[in-house]
Amino acid sequence: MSEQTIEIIKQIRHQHPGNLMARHFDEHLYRQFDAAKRQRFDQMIASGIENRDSQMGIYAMQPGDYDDFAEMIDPMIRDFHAIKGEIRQQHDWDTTAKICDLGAIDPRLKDVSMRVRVARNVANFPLPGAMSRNERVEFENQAVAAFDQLIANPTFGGSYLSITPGSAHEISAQEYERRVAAHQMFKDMSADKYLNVAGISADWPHGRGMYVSSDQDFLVWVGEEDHLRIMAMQHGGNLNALFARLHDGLEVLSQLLPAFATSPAYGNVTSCPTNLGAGMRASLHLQLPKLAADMDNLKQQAKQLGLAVRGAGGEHSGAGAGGLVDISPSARLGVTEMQIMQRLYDGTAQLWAMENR
Ligand code: DAR
Repeated sequence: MSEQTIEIIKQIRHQHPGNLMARHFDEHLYRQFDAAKRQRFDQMIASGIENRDSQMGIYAMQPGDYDDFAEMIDPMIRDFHAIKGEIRQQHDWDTTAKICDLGAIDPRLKDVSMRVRVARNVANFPLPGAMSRNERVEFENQAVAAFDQLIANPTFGGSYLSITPGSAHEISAQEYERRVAAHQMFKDMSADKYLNVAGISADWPHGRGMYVSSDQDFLVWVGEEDHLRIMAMQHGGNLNALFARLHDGLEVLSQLLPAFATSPAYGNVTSCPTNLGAGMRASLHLQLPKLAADMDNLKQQAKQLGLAVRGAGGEHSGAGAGGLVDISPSARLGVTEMQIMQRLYDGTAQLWAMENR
């Protein structure tokens, strides 16, 4: 990185205070890096420099990046996740301890669209931002070998749909579009300027695909922002059953794949620091026509409740018809899976009460 780039980061710090990479970039620490470490770090923050409006502005490129650059990255992670004390990610999947039935909040909430996903990266490949096309396809092939065994499982049997040109599992462009419209398959990542500069969307669509169970409620994205996005999607109100479905599938799949990348402090290693820890995003779609009439105000109010709000069309989308919005707990690091489930339940109850006041 040139002296000019260091000056640019200082400019970003003043012009875009929300860019946490720029806010916490420590040039004295950076100057202590050797050439190889500087090259690694330059790659990690390229998106945050190019995209000055970034929220985080940094992506991990190797499984060990968070531990290797902890001194520089820790303040950025603490700032985003609002953590002051020791960071020691814990895990709790005991879905029987506390019943979270949305229908108990209001009978009108007994049939909503619910989704919970975890991000995972395997330790024996670079993360998506630093993969070559061959590595993307090789990883996909390793994932397919695991799916071939999952297909035989009576509760998770299904099929793998690849968008890699020439793959034995390649689907048509029409089928891909149908799956995207059904909110199952991820969109063309090359439309995301942050992922483009970070290299995470490179070689699209090579090495990308999706496993979907026969009952369509257990899905695995291959080659999106992380190596794997493992998710359960259900219509209903029983959060316990949704989380149990995900956990059971994650347990089966983790026996079939190479070891996942983890950090002693930060838990599951993810491309973006916003997903560290549980690596979990739990969300549901709510019709909030009154509150969603002013999305900025709704986002502010939800933030007070520890919730993030976005349109039902995904990150960067607006409210849908009838004020349909996607709500999810913001915290992912330093909270367990069951705490996230509880926060989703409690946050839904609070927003629903505000909507129906
Ligand atoms: N746009 C990037 C990432 C923000 C969080 N969203 C993710 N990881 N999909 C930024 O640094 O602003």
